[in-house]
Amino acid sequence: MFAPAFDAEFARDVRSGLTRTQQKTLSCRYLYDSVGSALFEAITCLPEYGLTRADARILNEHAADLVEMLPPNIVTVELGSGSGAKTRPILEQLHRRQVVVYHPVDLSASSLVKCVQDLGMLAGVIPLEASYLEGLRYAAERRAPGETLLVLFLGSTIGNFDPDSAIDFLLAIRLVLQPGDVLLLGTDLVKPVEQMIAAYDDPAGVTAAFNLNLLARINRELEADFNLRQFEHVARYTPEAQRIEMHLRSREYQIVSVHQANLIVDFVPNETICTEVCHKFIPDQLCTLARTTGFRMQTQWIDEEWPFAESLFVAV
Ligand code: AVI
Repeated sequence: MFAPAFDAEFARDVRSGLTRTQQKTLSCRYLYDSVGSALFEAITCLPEYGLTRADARILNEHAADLVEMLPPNIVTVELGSGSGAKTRPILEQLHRRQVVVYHPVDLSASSLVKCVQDLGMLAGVIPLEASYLEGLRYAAERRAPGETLLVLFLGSTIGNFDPDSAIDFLLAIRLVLQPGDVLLLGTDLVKPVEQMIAAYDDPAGVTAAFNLNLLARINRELEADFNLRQFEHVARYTPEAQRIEMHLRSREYQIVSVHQANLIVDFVPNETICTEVCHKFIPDQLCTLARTTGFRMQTQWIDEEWPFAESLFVAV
């Protein structure tokens, strides 16, 4: 049988997350193996999960306004581009006025191939299979004099960082940029609690499958024996932190072994593993975030159907 290559970093992270004395955790970056990525695609189509459609709607409706605000000679860098589908309207508007250079940065080689296929007619697509900051640095080092970087960080991925890491990440982006470079940041906004819960605990169980797949992945890749039927998906909203938390709750007392992580771990009934945090913002907080990280807020577009903001930050 095909067994994926053993990943020592994954094993280390699983071990440290599951041996914590307080809340057990697993990093949300491990939700996205090929099964998890396919399930996430399905989540974006769910009627209860309006986030991705709101993001795309704003870009479709306001790409022309956005491009009009930008200086000439833009080079676009998209962090976590996937196939770049949402970015097409921006590239189309840029194409009307300049030769377009687009660096999609993603860890998924197959998404980057699709990106080149789909957008290659519109732009010189230079795919970068790299982490966000590595990709950004690569693109920044190759910019010609007079070019301005437009960095896209869409889809509210910043919401999956804890607040201090979000600030550190934006500061790290700012360090790579020059004054006048711009960052378009997509963020999901606070909305009624029932609406937020439904988005992360849909009745069809797609998000539950996405969450449980993390245990299935650990079984597949690290020779573990999680019994998926003994865990259930939980989504809860913590108002003080303005965030949805996704957890996997143990239905009973159980002992699990993760061979490749050299780990035997037990779970008491109702104990949870926190697998993801999804912060929700209010528009003013984004102005503060811009100021704290070396940018100023130039404009903000908010979707009327599903509260979601696209904020244009300019490096100062
Ligand atoms: C990728 N990220 C912005 C999604 C979110 O909404 O925080 C991940 C997700 N998790 C469950 N559903 C969607």
